[in-house]
Amino acid sequence: MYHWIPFWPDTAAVNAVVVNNLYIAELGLSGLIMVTVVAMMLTFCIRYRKAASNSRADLETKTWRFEILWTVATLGAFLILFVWGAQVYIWLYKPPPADEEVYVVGKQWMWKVEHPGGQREIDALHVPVNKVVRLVMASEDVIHSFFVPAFRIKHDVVPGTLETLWFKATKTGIFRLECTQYCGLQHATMQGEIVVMEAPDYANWLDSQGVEESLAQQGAELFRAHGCSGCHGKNSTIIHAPSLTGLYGTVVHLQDGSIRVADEAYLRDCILNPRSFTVAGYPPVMPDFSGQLGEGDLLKLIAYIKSLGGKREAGR
Ligand code: HEC
Ligand SMILES: [Cu+2]
Repeated sequence: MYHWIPFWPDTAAVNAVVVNNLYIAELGLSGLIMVTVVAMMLTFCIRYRKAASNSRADLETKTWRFEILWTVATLGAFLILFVWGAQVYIWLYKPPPADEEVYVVGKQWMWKVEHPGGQREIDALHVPVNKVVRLVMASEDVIHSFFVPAFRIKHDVVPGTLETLWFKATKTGIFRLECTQYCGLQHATMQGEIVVMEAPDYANWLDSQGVEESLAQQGAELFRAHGCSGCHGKNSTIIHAPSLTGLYGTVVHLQDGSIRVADEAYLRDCILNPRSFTVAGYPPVMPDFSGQLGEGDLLKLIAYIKSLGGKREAGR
């Protein structure tokens, strides 16, 4: 669709089309204004050059009308672009319901990818075409930035929290993945590829990885090994701890009166930073697991907690 523009990068996701349109509008409006200004400058330069005999008799002395018109018109035009841009921004940061979810860990200097089924890859990400893919991203060391030029998506991956990003690829093929945040000596080599496949090919690829345990199953093992189940398990009587069943996606009331949505970043904080807040109605005894769990383990635990569907008990 944009092939007629020279040097235009590949457009391979719905996100890219939206960004393209905004970009073309901005470029077009800026170009229009530039051409108008330069054309007027040249016209007046030639028309009223020293040797020209054009009349200079009825000189315009009160020009404020023109100035106001000119200023308001350009301001208005650019404000429209601002509102448009803000809408695109909000749209990009509010993911639609995901068909596919993938966990990404950035570290010096590679992208580690884990699929919910337990398939792992490094510096590569296989996804199905025409599906909403939601990425949950963590960093093991410094700030990295996940950038796929053909999708026009870019998001910082920040240590100490989880970031999310989404895209819907519209073309099969292989697209570049880059880190765009200078992250140390080998930063330039922190690249990978996004492999977009037809749904059946993708299903075959998942099957061919020879995986025995899903992420949630691995998480369940960690949940037992680290003693979480001792307090949070169904039959636990040792300590009064909230059940984690159906927790994901709900609104949690905290002791200090504030509320938080139980998304991935919240679950991460519960496990690594439990001293910073307490769930309302419970004793503040949740142990701090920072230093014991790496980002990979953490994502497994989160995948496990998310897999605990079902309804929460009344009263929560
Ligand atoms: C010593 C008992 C104990 C252990 C062990 C424990 N927790 Fe907790 N956990 C609690 C208590 C009590 C709360 C609620 C009070 C609070 O927020 O600190 C809680 C809160 C949570 C919450 C927030 C629940 C909500 O309703 O919002 C999550 C998630 C959680 N724990 C996960 C874990 C995981 C994962 C582990 C293992 C790595 C673990 N816990 C180990 C006692 C425990
Ligand atoms: Cu990096």
